[in-house]
Amino acid sequence: MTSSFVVHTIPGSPAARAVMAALVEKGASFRVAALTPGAHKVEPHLSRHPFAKMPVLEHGGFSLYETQAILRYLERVLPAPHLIPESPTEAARMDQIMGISDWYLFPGVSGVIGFHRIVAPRLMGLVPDEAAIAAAMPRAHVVFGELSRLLGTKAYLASSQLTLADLMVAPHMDFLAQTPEWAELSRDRRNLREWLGRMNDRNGMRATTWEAVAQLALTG
Ligand SMILES: N[C@@H](CCC(=O)N[C@@H](CS)C(=O)NCC(=O)O)C(=O)O
Repeated sequence: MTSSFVVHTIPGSPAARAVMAALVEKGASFRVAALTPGAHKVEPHLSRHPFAKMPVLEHGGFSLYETQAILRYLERVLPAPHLIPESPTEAARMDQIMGISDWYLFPGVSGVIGFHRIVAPRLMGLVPDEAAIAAAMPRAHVVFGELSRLLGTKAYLASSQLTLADLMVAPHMDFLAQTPEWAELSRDRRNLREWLGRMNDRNGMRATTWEAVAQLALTG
């Protein structure tokens, strides 16, 4: 059962990394079905994901896309360790932060700065669009400010324990930490820097770096 998880992705996708990190944290094995750049926009991937995105999870005969839905599905089929807090307020914070990730961190910040600094040069041979990066910085400060405020002095974003929110946000932050913009964005947000350090020390993140996933893709 646990070895029947398949993640369809181009290695490097932060959304797919969240899913794979959750699988690792839950002690489940999985296979990476690697897509080449562009293959997500044509068949057979369009039949898996009509919006031409990644990741897609397959489990048995069940196919699912949308990272939040996949993470919550994994919590149901692999309940241990729990990655959704029991406490209603902590669970609500987790939901809120997953929403921040989907609506503000990914589309306006990581999808711009991480894309232009890392993905576009590495996968497409493009030069970073400096104007787009500069335009994303005000929004990035708001997102970083909010994540820092919500984290406060806790070990993890929504709780003292790891939750799905940490797994969703960390791959984007790890991307951003590799950009020159990170210094400005994290300078006055020591708690966020320390949280990312804690996340990057966990098995979930260690096992799912771009290089590790590319290797998994090769070995199947
Ligand atoms: N709402 C989707 C977003 C997925 C998404 O945008 N994934 C990115 C990679 S992290 C992607 O597929 N990018 C390819 C493209 O937009 O062409 C989810 O949460 O799964």
